[in-house]
Amino acid sequence: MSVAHEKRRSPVEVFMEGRVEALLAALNGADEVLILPHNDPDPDAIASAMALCHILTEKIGVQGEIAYRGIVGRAENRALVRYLGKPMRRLVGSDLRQKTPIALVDTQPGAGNNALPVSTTPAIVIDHHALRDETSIAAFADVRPGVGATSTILTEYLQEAGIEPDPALATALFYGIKTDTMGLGRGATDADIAAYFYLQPRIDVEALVEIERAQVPADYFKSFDATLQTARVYDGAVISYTGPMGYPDLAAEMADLLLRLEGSKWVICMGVYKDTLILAVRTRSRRGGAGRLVQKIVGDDGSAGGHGTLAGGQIPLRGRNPEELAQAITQRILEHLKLDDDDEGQPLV
Ligand SMILES: [Mn+2]
Repeated sequence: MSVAHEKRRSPVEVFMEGRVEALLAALNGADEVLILPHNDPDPDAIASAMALCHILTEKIGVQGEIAYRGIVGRAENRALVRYLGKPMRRLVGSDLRQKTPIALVDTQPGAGNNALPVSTTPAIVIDHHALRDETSIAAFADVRPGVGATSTILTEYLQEAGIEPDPALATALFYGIKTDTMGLGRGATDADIAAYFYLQPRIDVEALVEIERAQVPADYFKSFDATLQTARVYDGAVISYTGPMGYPDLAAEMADLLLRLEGSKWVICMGVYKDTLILAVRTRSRRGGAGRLVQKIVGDDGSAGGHGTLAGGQIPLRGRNPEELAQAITQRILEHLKLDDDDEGQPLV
């Protein structure tokens, strides 16, 4: 009867105790669930949706359907979706009129980047962005703002549920953690590191290499050129306007590239996708503040969100000239960063 014979439980197991049961109970006996990742889903959102769907099916036989709004644009993300073989479909209007319970992953009610109607109470919310008040209405919520990826949280649920992910799911979750934390280099916690190395021996290495080397359409280089031509360098900040973009994630891709510029502490890239000005903000500042910056400059004109070092926002054009709007936003950025707003900056190239 000695406790020494009892298997020592890890901190994760202690923390996760009872959570799988609570998650399953949130569906209240329903046999279907609609899983919504955030709009224009990225690898973390896609992988998390798949993992949640798998857990619900395996544990209680629930039929899960993953539906998304927006587009999967980035070449790597398109390659991931191809590899996973139709893991999700486009959301249609009637989806949200059904009585089917809804789960949100990698986003929360009222975040402005998902299709959940304001009047609908989600059954499940699992996310790693800042906790929102609206999330308290969910039957089950697990929001951990400190964690680097929602895929990390879902990996813990798989482990706690005793479900071994197959290579496709492991690859998706691994890639979700890798991209959201820039290979564990940005905002990764012990939980992310543990999940990453739990998944690593289970992934399809060849598939991941192909996904990461995905080829891009010619338009990518046109946008790249426009970004470089318009980029202006201020004291520690780089601001560019890409113009019309083939997909909304492109602003973020361009911002990641410009952040490589020596001396750049802040990068803000703007571009237009379907009557909306998309903003991507990146910072090298250790104190972060990317989310605060984008919220400040977008204000009530649109929606914004993000983490310490990367954030994004969108502003509906409502008939305004996108270039003029980008100009006005540039002024706001310079003010917020306490840079000289008469400074026109230096052209990058
Ligand atoms: Mn995420």
